[in-house]
Amino acid sequence: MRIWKHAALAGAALMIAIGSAAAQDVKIGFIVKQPEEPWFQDEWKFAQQAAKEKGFTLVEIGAQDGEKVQSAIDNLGAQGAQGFIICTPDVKLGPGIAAKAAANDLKLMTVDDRLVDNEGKPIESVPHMGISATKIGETVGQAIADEIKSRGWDMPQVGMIKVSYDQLPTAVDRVEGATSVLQKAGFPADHIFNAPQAKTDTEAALNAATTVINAHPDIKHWVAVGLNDEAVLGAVRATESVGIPPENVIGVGIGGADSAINEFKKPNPTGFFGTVIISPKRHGYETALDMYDWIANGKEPDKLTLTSGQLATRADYQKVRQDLGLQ
Ligand code: FCA
Repeated sequence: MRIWKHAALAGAALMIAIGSAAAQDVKIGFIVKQPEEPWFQDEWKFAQQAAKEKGFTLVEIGAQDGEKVQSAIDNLGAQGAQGFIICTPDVKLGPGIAAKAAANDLKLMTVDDRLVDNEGKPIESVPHMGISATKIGETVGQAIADEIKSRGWDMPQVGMIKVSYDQLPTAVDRVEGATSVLQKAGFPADHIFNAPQAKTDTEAALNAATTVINAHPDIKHWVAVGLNDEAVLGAVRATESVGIPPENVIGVGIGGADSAINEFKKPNPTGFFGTVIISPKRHGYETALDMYDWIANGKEPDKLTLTSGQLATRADYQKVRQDLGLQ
């Protein structure tokens, strides 16, 4: 009996030893398009948490253009990595990324932005985790519609800065979701002003929004939508730069990372009214874990996972973050 017990224990110890030796050999890349953006820093943070828990190595790489993506993948291959997760700077790089991954014998998963093929259709064979873009956009639209009402604005007189980035399907879906709800609530179609941004950051959004505002000096009340907090913050900064007071502006972003939280922490309210908080933990921790399971245990990740979001405003963001387990 005792002998059996010892043997079983030794066996278990051996299994653990084998398991951890394998984990030590696992190397996973996590490539993001905008390493300076708080959302992506949070994704990395949570991916590292998974690496620490399981004992594998996670290599963080920022790749802002196609060339950097190519060399990042080759580098990972040369380093002996077995797979990577990527939020690509351009979804049209899809076929090239898939080919490079295969050439380097690397497993491939995408996060946030889904790769498209030469016809612009999603590459469904690559496992992907993204946000439920339309639904989250609709939450943005509803929040703005409610706030227009509570401020007692005359809906037909309000203008919308629609910060757009049409080369990215998730951006289109988010913004369309927001505008469709607002239009159903009575927002005038001819007051939706497109502000195409050249890049998905605050500066590009500010430039795009400034053009729109300058073209419509007659509009008193503004709302702003965009694909993320940075886009909406750019629009809000543009309203500030021409002296529009914050009580005349309702911007609702998507993200909920430091870009938004720092705005809520300012002593006085700004035109950045709210954000739909999405989950960097799911996108960072879960994708890293999925990739690890795929490499170490041969368990293929789900082909498509869409995560949800939760509206938070300056008034309730601390509670919402608490409820979501974020602080
Ligand atoms: C895209 C955006 C990011 C973030 C992510 C979930 O990649 O550019 O800001 O919103 O989707």
